[in-house]
Amino acid sequence: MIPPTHPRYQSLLIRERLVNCVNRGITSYHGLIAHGRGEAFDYLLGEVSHPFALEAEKAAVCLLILADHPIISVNGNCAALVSEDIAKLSNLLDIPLEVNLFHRTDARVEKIENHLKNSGAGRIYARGDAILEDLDHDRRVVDSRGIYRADVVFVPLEDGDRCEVLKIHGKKVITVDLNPLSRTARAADITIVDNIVRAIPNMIKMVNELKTADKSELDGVLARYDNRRVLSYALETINENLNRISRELLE
Ligand code: PTJ
Repeated sequence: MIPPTHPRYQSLLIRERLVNCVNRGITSYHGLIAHGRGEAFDYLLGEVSHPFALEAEKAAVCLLILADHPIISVNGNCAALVSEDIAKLSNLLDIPLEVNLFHRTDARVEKIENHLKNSGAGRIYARGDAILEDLDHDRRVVDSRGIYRADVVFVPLEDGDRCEVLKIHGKKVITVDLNPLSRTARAADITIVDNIVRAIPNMIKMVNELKTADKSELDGVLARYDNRRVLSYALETINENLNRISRELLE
């Protein structure tokens, strides 16, 4: 049992959730390694949602509301960390979820689908009846009703080459990635540099504020959005944090 008095209590609870989902066959072992990388960047960022993250989250919500055929892609880490919130976001925006995995097995797809259903998700696509050309790994197996035909794809915790291929196929890509240096972060149209456990609840609040907004207001948010500036702020924030801590050591 993790004592609530432990200084890293929240972080340890999240790790526990992931380990539990690995044991249930939802998350891959590789997902634990990916989480460790994310955690390290979150540590450097101070484990808060910075203004540049909130700006990207707002732009993401606007793009999802304006899209014709949006889809939310779910992998094993996303299912472990935010199944209820991602189900809520999907239901609120009326956007289906698609189970799309890097380490794909039919058994894992089914387990994630059931986990999402039990978490309250309405529409889940997991047919895997279409192929995204130009990709060599399992993420190429997609659903003809979802990623295959989508104009906007929300893919939290993505791997770089698929993001680039989605762009080649003319899709707009939104991602959540704590690593502002990753290929995904650089290739996406909107990169939310925030922990997914904070990003999705933030977006749910924003949907409630933005879903009645005029189209011109949503367009305006997107016109002002600049992903390179957001990534640059994220890197500057890491730099400033490191410089401050280093100065404090010498005081
Ligand atoms: O379930 P599968 O088989 O589809 O596999 C999922 C993983 C995540 C294992 C797979 O997509 C993968 O290997 O991803 P990468 O290439 O390691 O990229 C994951 C990115 O997510 C990394 O840049 C991490 O920094 C970032 N990340 C990890 N945990 C979080 C995160 N970003 C936001 N919130 C997190 N909690």
